Amino acid sequence: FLVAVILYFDVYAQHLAFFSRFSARVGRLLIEFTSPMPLERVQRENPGVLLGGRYTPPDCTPAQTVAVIIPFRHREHHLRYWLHYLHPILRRQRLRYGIYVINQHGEDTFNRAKLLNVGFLEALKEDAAYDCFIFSDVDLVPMDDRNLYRCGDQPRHFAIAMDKFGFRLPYAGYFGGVSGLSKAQFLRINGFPNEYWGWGGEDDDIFNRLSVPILRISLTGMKISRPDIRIGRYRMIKHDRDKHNEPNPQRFTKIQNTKLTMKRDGIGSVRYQVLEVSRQPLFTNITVDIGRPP
Ligand code: UD2
Ligand code: MN
Repeated sequence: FLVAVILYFDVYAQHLAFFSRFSARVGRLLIEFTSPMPLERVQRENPGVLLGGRYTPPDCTPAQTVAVIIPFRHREHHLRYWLHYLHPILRRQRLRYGIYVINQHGEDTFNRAKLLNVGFLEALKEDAAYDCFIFSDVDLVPMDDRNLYRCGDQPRHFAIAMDKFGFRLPYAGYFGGVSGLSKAQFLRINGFPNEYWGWGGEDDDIFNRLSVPILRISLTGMKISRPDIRIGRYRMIKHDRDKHNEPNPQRFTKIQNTKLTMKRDGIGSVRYQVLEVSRQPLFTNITVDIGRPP
């Protein structure tokens, strides 16, 4: 009988090891954006994802709860690929997470950073347990699942080697694409700017917020952390510049003044109106009126 019990557990252990192989991280991934990607398929492939795009790993207790925030308008086609690739990656990374698509209502000028501020506040309203915020463009997919979507003791920049920039950082102070801040880090810089309407500059303003001293006695502020250049690789879905997101001509002067503006312009001063919260099978859609440039 004892032999039978031991044998049983041995077979059981092998069984577990065998199945856990399917959900282990795999490293470099093949990413392409040519095959059609209906949402029903993505849903079928991700049965463990709960309404609103929430997921909790069944086999461990993660230390963090991660809200992924996506600034959005008229990019349904990109969102389908994003969900198709990211849900399995985030599951393999054993994250407890939720996906929040922050959809700008109307056709006024787009404002990426303000949408990200809204995402921070609205995700916390959905679940006060969120303590890590990953801000991601809808068209960026990591090529390596060892690029862990979680927060650390310093702000994190994930998208450091994009195909469109020849898999290199375009400049040392680049902070665009995908970034991650803990709740405390985000609040320490008063969140993101609300006053960048149109394309460009907002990511540099965020970089400046993180880099300037916060207290008069602090000399360095925070230091941005990045993955290994071989791991932080991304593909961006090719696209033209959207309508109503023209390059912002004020961006060059604005980023010179972050140190002066960041105290009054940020998460503490963001004004908006939520029009709809809709829990879809693979994400939570929050449609919001964020106003228009003055
Ligand atoms: C770069 C940065 C991006 C941001 C932007 C300047 C990369 C890969 N990313 O993106 O982080 O700093 O420059 O603002 O370098 N979006 C919509 N609908 C719109 C317009 C924008 O959903 O009509 C969202 C969407 O998530 C998109 C993101 O905003 O991915 C950034 O806009 P983009 O993709 O047009 O700009 P891009 O690729 O130059
Ligand atoms: Mn893009």
